Amino acid sequence: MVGPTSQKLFAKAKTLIPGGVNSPVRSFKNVDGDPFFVRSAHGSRITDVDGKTYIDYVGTWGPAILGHAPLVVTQTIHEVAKSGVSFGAPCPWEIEMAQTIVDWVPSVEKVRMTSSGTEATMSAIRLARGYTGRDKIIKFNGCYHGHVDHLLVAAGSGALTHGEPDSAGVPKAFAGETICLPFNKPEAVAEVFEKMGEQIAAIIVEPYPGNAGFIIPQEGYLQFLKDICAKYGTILIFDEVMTGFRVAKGGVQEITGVIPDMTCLGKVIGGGLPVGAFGGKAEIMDHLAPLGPVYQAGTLSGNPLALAAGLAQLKELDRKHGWAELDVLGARLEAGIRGILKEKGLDFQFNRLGSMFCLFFTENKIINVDDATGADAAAFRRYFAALLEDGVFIAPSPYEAGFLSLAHSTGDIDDTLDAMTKAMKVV
Ligand code: KE4
Repeated sequence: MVGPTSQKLFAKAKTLIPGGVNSPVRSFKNVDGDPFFVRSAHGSRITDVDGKTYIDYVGTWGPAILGHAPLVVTQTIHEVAKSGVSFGAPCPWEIEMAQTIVDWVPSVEKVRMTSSGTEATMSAIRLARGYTGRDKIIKFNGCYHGHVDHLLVAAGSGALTHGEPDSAGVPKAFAGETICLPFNKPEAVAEVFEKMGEQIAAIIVEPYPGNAGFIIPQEGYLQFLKDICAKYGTILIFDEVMTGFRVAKGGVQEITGVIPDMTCLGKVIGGGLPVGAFGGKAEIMDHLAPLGPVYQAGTLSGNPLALAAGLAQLKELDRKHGWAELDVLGARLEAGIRGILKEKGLDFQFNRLGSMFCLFFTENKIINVDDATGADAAAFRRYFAALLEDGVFIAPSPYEAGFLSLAHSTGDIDDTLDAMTKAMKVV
């Protein structure tokens, strides 16, 4: 149960904001609870308005890779803000950020900044459709790419030809051009391409899905997607909004060597401020206005303050060789969790890549979202509540990934493992 001040604030918030939150997952609805309200966040910890502090594994859903309010970012924001916060005209920060993304992300020859991951994926899909002249797209069940109408789609009755809206307000016609397939099932993708490959503008995929827990692609699966797209002239889009700059300097595509045609980015590149980006082959990107026929725009795209904050974060991450350190921290957490499970005789599934991870309350191997939704959600809710009581904040949903930061100490991890040992008693 959260403190009295949070409860009062939540009651007030609900009179002004739908559900009392500006993004649904923050409502704690998935864990039958009420959210705490935050007063401050520093390093690996977040403090609520009642003064309770939590070791934080949500990390504002990915951006806080250095931890919260890292000095290198906050000082940059203070400094840069003195020269203005938004110009509506080109500025040097945009070139520096574009150069960094081009240098670090293997698939990117040119890049366009946006203000959110949703804008990045929406724009990438429109560009793929404009470039290929085709309308159909393929996404995968359990992958989330932001709240774009044609990506809020679930597999419907005509699963292999069209999707069904996955939200009220999405017209059937919008969903109809989206084909939603099971992840890690190459045969399902091959069947669609045999039937209508020349109609498919793009495949958009989270290469390591982080919105259904954290799911590992099976050996060769990503290469299979790349090859079948090349065969049919379809654009392969990696949605690395979460994995980009997090699991490696060049994201999943650096680790696997599977280079998509386009990549969507976000979160880490804003240092906590609103930023997204999409990039890829210059031949494709040059179809964007003002050069080409595909329109895409944004008042705050390339915002100097957000880019300066993001660049400060990326440079610090690189200076510290942060990815190796994050993997060491992740391995410590993983070893501890596996030890707890072993001691309890629980064969739950645990997936991790670097500092992204998920514990699934099921003994079934996790191949895709169907396996994740088969996990014991009630047990997760009890586990979440017990950890929160004990000062550990994990994602308030069993279908989210957890994040470590460079600010997490080995002490934090050991304290977390103690709390997990206690929490497992109520699972
Ligand atoms: P935003 O529009 O929320 O910046 O990004 C959308 C998005 C796109 N692609 C991927 C792979 C994503 O994970 C996201 C957003 N991630 C969620 C967390 N699962 C954001 C949290 C929220 O919706 O409040």
